[in-house]
Amino acid sequence: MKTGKEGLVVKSTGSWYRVRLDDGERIDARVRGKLRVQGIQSTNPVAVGDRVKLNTKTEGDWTIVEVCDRQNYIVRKATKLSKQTHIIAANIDLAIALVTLTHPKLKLGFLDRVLVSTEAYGIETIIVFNKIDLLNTEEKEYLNQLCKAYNDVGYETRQISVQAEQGIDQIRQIVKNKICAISGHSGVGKSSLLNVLSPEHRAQVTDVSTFNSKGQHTTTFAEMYEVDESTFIIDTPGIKSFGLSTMDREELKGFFPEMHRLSVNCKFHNCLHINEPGCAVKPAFENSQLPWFRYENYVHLFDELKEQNPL
Ligand SMILES: Nc1nc2c(ncn2[C@@H]2O[C@H](COP(=O)(O)OP(=O)(O)OP(=O)(O)O)[C@@H](O)[C@H]2O)c(=O)[nH]1
Ligand SMILES: [Mg+2]
Ligand SMILES: [Zn+2]
Repeated sequence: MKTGKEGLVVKSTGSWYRVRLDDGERIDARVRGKLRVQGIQSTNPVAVGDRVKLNTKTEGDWTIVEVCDRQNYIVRKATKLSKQTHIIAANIDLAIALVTLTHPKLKLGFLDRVLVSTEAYGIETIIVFNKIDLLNTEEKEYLNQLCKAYNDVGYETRQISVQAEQGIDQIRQIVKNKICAISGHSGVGKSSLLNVLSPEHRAQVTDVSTFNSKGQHTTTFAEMYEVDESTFIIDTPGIKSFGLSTMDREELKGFFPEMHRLSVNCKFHNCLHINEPGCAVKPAFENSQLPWFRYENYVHLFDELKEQNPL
């Protein structure tokens, strides 16, 4: 007897997958034989965030038989030199770039790198500044200016403190009914934020540490935590390195939304906004209509890609 069901992959170990069925039940499943997946070369056929179809022949023994088409997915290279990719997560509705002005000190180059990556994947992104309880008046003023700069570019920003429980309800509203991915440097408060948002994360903290001591818990697989039955947050290890490795430098400008908007006025349609005559983008930064640091980060990434992928 065969029973077919559908669900959401909430955990992946590489050999088995935990799936949340649409009725809320959680089951463990494997992949056997041929699996129908949209054509991409990856080392793992299934990732958290995937919607899958399952069958069971014997009671409790579930097999994933199909991965539904992905709305988007984030990948990293399987190894440094390999062409094969590893899918970290799929079907992300919103990325949260979690950063701090201090402790650890903000690196705008890193933030812009994350934003370029999520743009490249077509994932809407919000910038959340945590630990505002640590800021003095001057730093608060600077942060307001920075938020304004990113708003002008086209990103929503929020200022929160997990510790002082400031702005958390806003975040709850923003993530509601979505699959979200959270990314940020070590120490910015990802785990702390997950803890206040997700009862499941709170419950699993001890689990994870026992896993760690046995050396079985691997950070290469993203973990998805339930906030409520229609809201999930994915902790994405290694998000800092993805995306840019396979990008052509000519594409980069398209992932700076403010450049993309103004580029229709450039003399040449393929203008890279570096030194071309009749460029409408570079002057907007030079005239301070747009934040200069964004342009600097563009040029920096452009040069990096030039070295990586020479024409
Ligand atoms: N002052 C202050 N400290 C915070 C806040 N949020 C988190 N912290 C502290 O910052 C430290 C790091 O927080 P974590 O949640 O572990 O950071 P993380 O991003 O998960 O770090 P990794 O797991 O290493 O990537 C902890 O000591 C937290 O208690 C905040 O809003 N204000
Ligand atoms: Mg953490
Ligand atoms: Zn231009």
